[in-house]
Amino acid sequence: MKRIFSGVQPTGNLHLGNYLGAIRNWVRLQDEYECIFCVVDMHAITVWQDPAELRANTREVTAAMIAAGVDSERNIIFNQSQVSAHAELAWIFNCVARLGWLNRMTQFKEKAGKDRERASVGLYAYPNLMAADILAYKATHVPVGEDQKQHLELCRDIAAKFNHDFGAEVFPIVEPLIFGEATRVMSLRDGMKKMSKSDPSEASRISMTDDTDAIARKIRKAKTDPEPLPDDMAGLRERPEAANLVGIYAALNDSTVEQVLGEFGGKGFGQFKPALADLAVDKLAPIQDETRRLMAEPEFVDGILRKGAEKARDISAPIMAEVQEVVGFLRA
Ligand code: AQP
Repeated sequence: MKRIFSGVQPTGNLHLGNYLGAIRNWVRLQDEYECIFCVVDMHAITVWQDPAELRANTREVTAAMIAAGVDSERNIIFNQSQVSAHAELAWIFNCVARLGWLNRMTQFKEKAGKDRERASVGLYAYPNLMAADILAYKATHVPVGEDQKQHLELCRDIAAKFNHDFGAEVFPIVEPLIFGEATRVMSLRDGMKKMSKSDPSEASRISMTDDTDAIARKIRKAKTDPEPLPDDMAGLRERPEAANLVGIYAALNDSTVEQVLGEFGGKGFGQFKPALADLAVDKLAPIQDETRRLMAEPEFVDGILRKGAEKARDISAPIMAEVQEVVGFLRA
C-alpha cells in the first residue's frame, strides 16, 4: 500500500514556500494515496517557541492546511505531540543513527550558525525525529520541498541500518516526492536564500496571512535586476531573483516557466510584478478567508487534531509493538 507522511512546523505563519513546495502538493496527492499530515510541534521546539504562540500557531497551521484544500475527513491531520510513538521511535533511532551522519546535515549547520555549542540537542537530532515521524507509520512516500532531501536520505539510511542490525525487514525505504514548479521558493530579498519562516525580514516572504496590500507591496519591493525578462529558460541563468519570481508565477498559475516566459519575455519587471501580485492575491485570498473563518472556531480545529491523533495512534501502535519486539524490549 502507498502511504504518505508529511509535516509542517508551527514555527510561525506559513509562507508561500510552504504552500507551493508542500501543502498544495498534499492536496493533489490526497486522491492517490492514504495520507497522514502532521503539524510537527515537537520539531518546532528544537528552537525556542513561546508556549502560547506555539499553541496558536499549531491551530493556525492546521486551519491553513484545511483552507488550502487538505480534506480532514479523508486524511489524517494531527499534531505530533499527541502521539507518543514519535518520541519513542525517535529515541530508538538516536541509537541507530551515527554521529557522523548527523554531522553532515546542512540544515543543522545553517540553523545553528556559528554558535553551535549553544544549539539544542534537539536541533541536532531533528532528522532522527523526522525519520521516526515517517517510519512510525511505515510511510512509503514523503512529499517535501528540495530543502528536506538530505533529511529523507538520512531516513532511508536509518531504515536500512535498523533492518540490517536487527535482521528484520521492519521498515520500508521511503521515496521522496519532490515536484511542481516551486520546489524551492527563494527569499524575495535574496535569490540565493530560501524563503523561510525564521528569516528576520518580513519582506523576505509572503505569509499566508498577508493582506492584499502587503502581498502587492512585498512583490513590488522584491529584489530584481534591471534587465527585462528573457524569452527562454537559459536567460534566467545567473539571475536568481528573476528566476524565483517567474517560478512563483508559474506555480501559482499552474503553468510552466517556459509558458510564463512565452508571455512575459522581453517585458520589464514594471509590467511583470503587478501581474504577479494580482495572481498571488487571486490565488491566496480565498485560502486566507477560509483560514480566518476556521481560526474563529478553535474547538472545531482542536476536534480535527484530536480525531486525527486517535487514527494516527491506531496505525502506529501495532508498528511500535513490532519494533519493540524486534529491539528486545520486554512487554510484560
Ligand atoms: N522556501 C521553500 N520552498 C519550497 N518548499 C519549502 N518548504 C519550506 N520552505 C520552502 C517545505 O515546506 C514544508 C514544511 O516546512 P517546515 O515548516 O517543516 O520547515 P522548514 O523547511 O524549515 O521551513 P521554514 O519555513 O524555513 O521554517 P523555519 O524557518 O522555521 O525553519 C517542507 O516540506 C519543506 O520542504
